[in-house]
Amino acid sequence: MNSTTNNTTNDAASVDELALYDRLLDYQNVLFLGHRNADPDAVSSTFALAEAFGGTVGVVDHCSRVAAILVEELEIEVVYTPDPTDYDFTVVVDTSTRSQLNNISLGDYGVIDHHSVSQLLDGASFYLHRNTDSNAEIVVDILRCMNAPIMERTAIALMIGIVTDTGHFRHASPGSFQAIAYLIERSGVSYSEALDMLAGTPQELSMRIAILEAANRAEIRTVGDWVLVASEAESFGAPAAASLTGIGADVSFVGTAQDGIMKVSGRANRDAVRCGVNLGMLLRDIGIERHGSGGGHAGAAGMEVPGDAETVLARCVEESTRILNGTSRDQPVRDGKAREPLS
Ligand SMILES: [Mn+2]
Repeated sequence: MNSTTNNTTNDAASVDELALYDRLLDYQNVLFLGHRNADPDAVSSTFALAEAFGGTVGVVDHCSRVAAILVEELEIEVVYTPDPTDYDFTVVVDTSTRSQLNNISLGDYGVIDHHSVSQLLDGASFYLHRNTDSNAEIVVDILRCMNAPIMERTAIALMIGIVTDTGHFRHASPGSFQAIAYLIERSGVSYSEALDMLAGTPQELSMRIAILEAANRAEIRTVGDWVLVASEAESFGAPAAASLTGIGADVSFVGTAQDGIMKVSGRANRDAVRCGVNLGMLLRDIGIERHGSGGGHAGAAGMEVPGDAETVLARCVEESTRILNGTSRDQPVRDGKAREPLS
């Protein structure tokens, strides 16, 4: 709970769980807003906050496949692409860049976020920022501070948020397990109920095809014993990049062209992150350099810039090569070196 890492100069706006609770009581009609293509972490966080404080769950554009199942099964009321001016105050949740909100105008806003690089903190009236593995964990801490009762639907939603954002606990820290334990204790819901809901989410055919095509088109480069992969996909760039890392890439980038904008999803495994790759920073910097925006976590990040796939992806690979050059996957883990959350 003390691991706040501020990455902006807006430190005065940083609040803890209790101060956030106090500040939110000042407003009547609050919009809790999740990012475009909202994932279960964003949907569960906004839902739990709206239940606890009163307010509206909003999502820019639409929900991801798994989040849509959550919304349907748990009968969560969601306002799609809401207008923040219809509300007294907006709390942006699980979102690190304005482009993830389609650059909508926010008015006065607060932020609750867990991304290591979060561009929205600067400009926020107040924010609660922690480097946790999932945003849902921060929300659990808020509920815990409020001593709020936790309803069945809220518990299942937050558990699914944590499970999916940690890659089924592959990248989980003790805090993720503690949050799950607290949810089970406090709500009486069993963990298997959350798992059952996740198990009922088969991957769409179009996603599997997009991922297989990205693998088929992949450009592979080795740097020492590192494998760097770049590819393109018509859609599903993020799961494609995750799959490329899953089948052997240490670092992968998948570009998706959309209306003259190149969207790049990057993934890096733990070894690459340990040896200095921080994709959140890397894609933020290339984003700025190429007049777009980027950000995210050390091991999972995204960027949107103008340009063609070949040039943009080459730049990403070049920068990763520069970082990994001279290092080795087998390099021993140095004691005391904190790892960034991976998703
Ligand atoms: Mn998240």
